[in-house]
Amino acid sequence: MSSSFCLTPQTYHVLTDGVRRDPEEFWLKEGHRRLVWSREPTRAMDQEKGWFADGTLNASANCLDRHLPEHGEKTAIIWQGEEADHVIRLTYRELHARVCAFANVLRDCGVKRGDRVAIHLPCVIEGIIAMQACARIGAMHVVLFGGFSAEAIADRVADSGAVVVVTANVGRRGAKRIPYKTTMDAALRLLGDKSTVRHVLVVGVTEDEVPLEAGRDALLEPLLRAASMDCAPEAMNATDPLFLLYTSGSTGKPKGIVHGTGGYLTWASFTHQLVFDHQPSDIFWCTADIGWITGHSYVAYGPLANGATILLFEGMPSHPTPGRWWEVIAKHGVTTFYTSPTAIRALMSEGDEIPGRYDLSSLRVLGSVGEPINHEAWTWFHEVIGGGRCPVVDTWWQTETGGAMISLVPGAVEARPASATLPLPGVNPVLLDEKGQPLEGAAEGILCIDGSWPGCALTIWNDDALFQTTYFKPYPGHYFTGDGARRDEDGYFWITGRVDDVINVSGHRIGSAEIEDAISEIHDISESAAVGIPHDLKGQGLIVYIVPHEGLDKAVTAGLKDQVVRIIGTKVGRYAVPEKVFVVPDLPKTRSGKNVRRLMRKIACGETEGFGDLSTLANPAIVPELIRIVGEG
Ligand code: 6R9
Repeated sequence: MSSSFCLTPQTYHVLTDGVRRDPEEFWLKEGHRRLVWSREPTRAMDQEKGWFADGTLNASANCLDRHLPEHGEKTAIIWQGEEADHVIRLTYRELHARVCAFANVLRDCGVKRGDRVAIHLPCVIEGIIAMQACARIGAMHVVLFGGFSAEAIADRVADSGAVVVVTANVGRRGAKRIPYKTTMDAALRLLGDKSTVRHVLVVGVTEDEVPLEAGRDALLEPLLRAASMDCAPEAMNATDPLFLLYTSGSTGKPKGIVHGTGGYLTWASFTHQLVFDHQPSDIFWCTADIGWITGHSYVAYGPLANGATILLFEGMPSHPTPGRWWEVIAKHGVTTFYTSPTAIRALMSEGDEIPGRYDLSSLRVLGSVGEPINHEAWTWFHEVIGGGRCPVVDTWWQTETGGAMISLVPGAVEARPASATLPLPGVNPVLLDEKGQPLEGAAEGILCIDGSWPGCALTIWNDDALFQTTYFKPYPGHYFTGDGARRDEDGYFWITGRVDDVINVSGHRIGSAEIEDAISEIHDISESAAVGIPHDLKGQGLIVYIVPHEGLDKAVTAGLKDQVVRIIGTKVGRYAVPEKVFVVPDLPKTRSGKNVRRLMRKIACGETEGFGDLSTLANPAIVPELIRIVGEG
């Protein structure tokens, strides 16, 4: 193992041993040493009150102000636009000034501590600035994924009760323009009088003009220019919410996962440092959208808290030419590159010759997140992109965990292809069988986490009862992740995918219930089921079965597939449009009327036998019927 990494197996052992012996002392020390506090916490974990409960701090002061005395002139952000010469660099001092100005604009809009601000932006610097500005004044940001439809945005804005929305006139994708403001207008129209949004701030990404509603909408730029660059950070309690972020679960509507301030930031800083072997000269590029938790922890908070230089890239991996991402790495000397298996597989399919044209020797550490990475993609990433010399950190974690939980630690842990390897210090994963009994040694089972860790979510916005039932009720005494995993005799983990009704398409979490809810609006359909099946590029592909009402005429039935695609596009977003829709006369059900997804999944995969005992079904005759329909395509 190379000795150029911060940690060695021996120093890492001291860490893991320390946290095992005295977690309270370990985390209190980490909290103190990683963050600046306006009131230092005297305890790390309090079962009742949460992490660092008697401490106060500000997340933005931790990401910006503290770096100014010694590193004010260090580059905080390198933003690369789609066009080669479109580059913006901001030092920590400049970023700080912009965040303060933005925070003052928000205050002028009446945003107060505890209020929610929704952010719906393409990959522009203002995304990070807006998040930091919210943190500075103690408002919670709610970043909405760029791919959401107007209805999906409306649901989330309503649930969060956001008072201000930050959006863009348009997003850029080559010559194409993506209508951010128009989509937001449509979302707010859907909310009508019930909307809590008082102001819409519009980032002018291009010169394109968009309609502004008098009294509600304003262009951001003139407000920023007029705003003061002084803005004292609000001292927040460590357990005050920093943000809420929507994610999909197996039941009902998307949930607003709430993260706190002190624990979350400690975890983001700790894991960014360990997992990516952070060194001050690094150029850190995480390709995630800020609308995803990965963009929160490893674009916005972890690297900035650690004083890193981050790269943001507005463009696509292979546009306008294949190899665009590699060109960006070579141009900016990226040292640490963190992306998703879906992207790796897509880039791999273009062949080895393309990355071979670029000088990728600046790379030190490669990372993967969002879905299980297959052996072939892991090996390609390691060999072709990393030249066999860069560790590939496969980081397993979730919106709810706040930061990486199971991951390789460069220099400290021996890699195994396609394995997330070992839990990070302070993380106690367990594997359970279906009855909830812990499995020892080499085993495969349901992945749960015991005990707490600083990055653990606080709750679900507006629904703490749902938080408890979703995560702590399925296997009492354990946090239920929704994932399955295999562990080898040395304790290495391989994540096998979701064991609940969440489908992971290219790293996007999609709840089958979300899809089925959208389809239920089509009157001619009596029932539907969404399942995930393996997909070469996307990890999982979405398949939908629909059951039309009886007696429909042929022409109406024939039009149903298109209607399904359309309604998913409008209610959820284009990213959730299914690969295939099968029109079927019925769904396989148990005698108590539950859909048997396991069967539907197998049949959608093209399996025709080995389904086990079907006699417990209420309608076993439907099975050969489904096989026939799927077989016909
Ligand atoms: C960070 C993030 C969480 C779900 C998670 C799991 C899957 C994430 C993974 C992985 C295998 C990895 N997942 N990382 N599966 N290996 N390295 O992705 O958060 O969007 O909440 O998704 O993603 O299924 O439960 P989120």
